[in-house]
Amino acid sequence: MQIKGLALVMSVFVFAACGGESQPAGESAPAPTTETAAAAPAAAGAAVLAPATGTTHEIKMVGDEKGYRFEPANLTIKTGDAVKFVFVSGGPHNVAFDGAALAADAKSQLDANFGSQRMAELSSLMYMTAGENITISFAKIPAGSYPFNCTPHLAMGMKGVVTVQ
Ligand SMILES: [Cu+2]
Repeated sequence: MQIKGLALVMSVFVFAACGGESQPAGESAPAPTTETAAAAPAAAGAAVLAPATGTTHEIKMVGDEKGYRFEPANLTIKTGDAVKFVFVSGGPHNVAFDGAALAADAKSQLDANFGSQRMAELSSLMYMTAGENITISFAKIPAGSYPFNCTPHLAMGMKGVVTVQ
């Protein structure tokens, strides 16, 4: 009895296994490579630093009894120029551009142009000492308005705009 029962169980198992194997293998999901391939070019924000070819302008980062500010807060330059932000007083200060205000290509190029002093997207290191500075190239940056601020003092109105002509 016991052997018969086991044989029955085994034959059922084998039958089921065979049934499973006989299923067409073509049901495996189509490879999702088309979606992946389509997404890859969109991530092509891999801009590389474009060195400045024109004039280097200077903006001071100041904090004193009159408040926190960039001097000048508004600066008009040409594509290919550079802006040197120099720490004067009242830190810590940094330079952070407003990515929401920028087109994707301008944003990725400007981000790359921060070079080795880039700490986060469109943001510089934090500066604490007089004379510390960052020079940001505006090479390959299209004409437009580029609003920026100092992250620690944004609430206190430390912001400005670079206009590229
Ligand atoms: Cu500041």
